[in-house]
Amino acid sequence: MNADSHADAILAADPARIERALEDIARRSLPGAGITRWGYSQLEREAHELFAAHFRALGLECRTDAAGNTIATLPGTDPALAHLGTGSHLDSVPHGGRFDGIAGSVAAMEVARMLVHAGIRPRRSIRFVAFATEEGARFGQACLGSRMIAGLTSAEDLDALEDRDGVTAADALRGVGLDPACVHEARWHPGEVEAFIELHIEQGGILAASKTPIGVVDVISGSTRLAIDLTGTASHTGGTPMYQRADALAAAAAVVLTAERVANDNRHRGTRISVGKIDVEPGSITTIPGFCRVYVDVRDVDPRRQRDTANEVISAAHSIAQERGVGVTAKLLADTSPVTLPLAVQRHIVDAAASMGLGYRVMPSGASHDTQMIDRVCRGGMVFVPSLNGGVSHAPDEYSLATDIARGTDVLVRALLSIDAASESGWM
Ligand code: HGY
Ligand code: MN
Ligand code: MN
Repeated sequence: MNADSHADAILAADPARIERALEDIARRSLPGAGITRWGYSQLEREAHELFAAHFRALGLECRTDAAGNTIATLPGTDPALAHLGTGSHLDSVPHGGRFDGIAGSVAAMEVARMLVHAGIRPRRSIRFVAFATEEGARFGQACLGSRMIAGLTSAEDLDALEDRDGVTAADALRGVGLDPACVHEARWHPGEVEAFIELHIEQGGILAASKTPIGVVDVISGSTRLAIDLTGTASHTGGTPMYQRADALAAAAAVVLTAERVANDNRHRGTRISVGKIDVEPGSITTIPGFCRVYVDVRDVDPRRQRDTANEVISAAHSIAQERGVGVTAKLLADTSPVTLPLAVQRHIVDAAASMGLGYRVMPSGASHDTQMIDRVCRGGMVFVPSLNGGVSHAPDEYSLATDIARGTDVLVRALLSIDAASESGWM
């Protein structure tokens, strides 16, 4: 067996092991359809503990930083060199899937196992990371753990973020034994990590439909999230004639449909606008709603179009409110720019896929990711693996094959090792 085929033989991720790890983590969920593992919850910490135990069993040092990110390290032979990294997240949206974030975290676990069992010591240390609270579902702002690594979210910001029960992100950290006042200690400083590659399910149907096993992400969509408050007059549904109403929910419905029309306008090729949640008060079948909060999510790969579209939705909401005699205010909940991932990292992923004779497709990501946030402090890359069931995600039917995740993991480990082997100046 020559060296390459020897490397191929030992650098082969094990689908059965991946499947078991996915199942282990999936058991950490609230009851109900799909997976519910809120960020900064005990269940998320349990999943991080499973992640950490894997690396400790391999003899690697593993710690949890001040922001709740869990980081294991395989020491390199040259401690002077900046590190490499891989990983993803372990929290979920409510009633989400078993693979979003988990696939990349399990891939990181498998990369560490392969390297340790093969006795491969890279020059650069490799960090294996489970980021905390990547989903924006709880607090509106996504990627809190990785944002604190990048210095994009501070302790003050955590006081201003609240979940549906009025719990602030700061209190949620305290609830799992973290101290929000120390989150600045989680920062990675530019130059500390050379490159980070995240494996993730595509969360769309392109790879499966085109029978392409590997996606190489070039641009990660940005997101602008708004809370549009509409204030009408709560009143009796029987006693109040139609012409005397200021119905906040009817106004909200007009905002939702207008937002959808804006996104479908062909001037917005590529913008996606969604309203996944509306708070309605008082929420009684016999009272005309007096208040609605409409949560708007605007996504795009073009930063200017993303913000222009969000502003267009806000001005449409003002016009609707005026026509309907209701009050309106709009608040920015979160705003993240699209990120173009460096070609150098893409190239190593492409070369790794090609070296294995695997088909690949360079493509944008409609979803946001931790790699987008840490782009500020290190070069990032993403390996996509196919999402089946039409690409559904953030829902119980989210599904990817362990064999596809294993194949993506084989590409991941080869891309990391090829960056490691490149000369300090030559790899960019
Ligand atoms: O919402 C997203 O794009 C990601 O799943 N956090
Ligand atoms: Mn994700
Ligand atoms: Mn997600």
